[in-house]
Amino acid sequence: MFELPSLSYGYDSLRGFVGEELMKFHHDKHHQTYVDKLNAVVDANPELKGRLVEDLLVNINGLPISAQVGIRNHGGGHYNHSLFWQCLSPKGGGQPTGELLNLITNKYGSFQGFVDEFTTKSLGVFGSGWVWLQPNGEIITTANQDTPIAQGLDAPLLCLDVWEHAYYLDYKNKRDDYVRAWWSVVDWENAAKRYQTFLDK
Ligand code: MN3
Repeated sequence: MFELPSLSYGYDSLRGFVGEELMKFHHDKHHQTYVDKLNAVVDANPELKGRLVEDLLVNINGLPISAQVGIRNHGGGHYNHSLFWQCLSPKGGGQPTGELLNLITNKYGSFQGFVDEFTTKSLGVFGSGWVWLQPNGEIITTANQDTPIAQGLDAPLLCLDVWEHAYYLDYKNKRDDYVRAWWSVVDWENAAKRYQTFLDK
């Protein structure tokens, strides 16, 4: 059975970004619901038992038709949020270094150029969705709980949740303030590890 991953930091430790109540709702309620519904899909399709969520998403077109929408929405919700928590850290912020900084500056001219482009894409998502930094340096967006790996793309380095449930409690309709605050908690060390995994494969 899939389980809600615990956070490596406190609910109240990202206050420059979002407060304790929002973090608790987002992790304990929203993410838990994706886990519960994902488990219900697997219960109804026992041949899927024991497979990793990444494996289910990468091979989604080969799954039973009856499972595909549930895996896309709830498997995606579980995968996306699991990665999102790892993109945040109370010690985050600043800039990446090394190969990851090179990737970004080669593509966007400067770190600030990247921030500006990522922010523009975040504000451009209509309705609910996600923004991603891919290992080729591209910034892409997905709708709902769609995820790059289910679209045949590489595993992302970084993601930002731009569903209203991710910010409404603290920011109301001001997605731009939420995105601006996010940069102060981005865990670049974890993103660099994911980039190294990509370069090593
Ligand atoms: Mn969310």
